[in-house]
Amino acid sequence: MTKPGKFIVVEGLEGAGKSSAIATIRQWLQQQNVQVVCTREPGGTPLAEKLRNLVKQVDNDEQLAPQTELLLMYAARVQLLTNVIRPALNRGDWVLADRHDMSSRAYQGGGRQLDEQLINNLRSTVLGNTRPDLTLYLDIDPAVGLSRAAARGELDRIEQEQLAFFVRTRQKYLQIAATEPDIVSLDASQPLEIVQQNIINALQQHFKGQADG
Ligand code: Z5A
Repeated sequence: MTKPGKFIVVEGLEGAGKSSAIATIRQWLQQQNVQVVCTREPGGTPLAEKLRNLVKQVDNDEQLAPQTELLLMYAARVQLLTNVIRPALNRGDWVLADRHDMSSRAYQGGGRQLDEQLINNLRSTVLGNTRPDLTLYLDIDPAVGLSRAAARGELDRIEQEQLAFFVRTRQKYLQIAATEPDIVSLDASQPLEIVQQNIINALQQHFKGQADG
């Protein structure tokens, strides 16, 4: 019988360095001879990518209600879990995700201050038993992360939020990371080479002897 794959998630505010972290982890996994499927959220299937465009685009004619934003995130997540993540894990592939459920808890729960019970109900319905084996949370001061993101050009709808929104989002990220054992928090303000080394150390420690194809 195929050994089920492992599910790794990278989380953090914009500009935290998730893309660089994903590249580092992908390379490490390939060196361990495991098949890797990379995902991003919201997105990762044709329909989920359409939902991604809806949540990111600036629409001056109609504001997206916070609850609608939350539901769109979970709608995109159902598509991705059903069509990509669960099939990959069942095949024995490893899944490497650029954002997942922790983003909704932090952005919609912390940033938008939506009701935790509502989010928890959606989580249990949508996620079922599919939970990450390891989440690497890249912690960055929002002002630093946003200035890195702004250097890339135009900001999307969520990136245009006030600093206070990202401060609340980070607080929620830190609060969750402090209480859940499969989440490792890394200081993303350090130079890239140090962050990369810390990522490799966390992977080696967490998956000792498990990433052997
Ligand atoms: N969202 C949500 O609200 N709820 C949800 O449930 C989900 C998502 C799933 C997705 O946008 C948006 O949706 C996001 C959260 C919300 N919105 N916001 N705001 P996205 O996927 O387009 O954007 P992102 O996830 O925030 O990606 P990003 O801005 O590209 O961040 P990143 O991938 O972490 O950054 P990066 O590209 O790796 O690095 C940014 C720059 O910093 C780049 O030039 C790097 O070279 C540089 N960098 C990286 N690390 C370092 C270090 N250590 N030192 C110096 N410079 C560095």
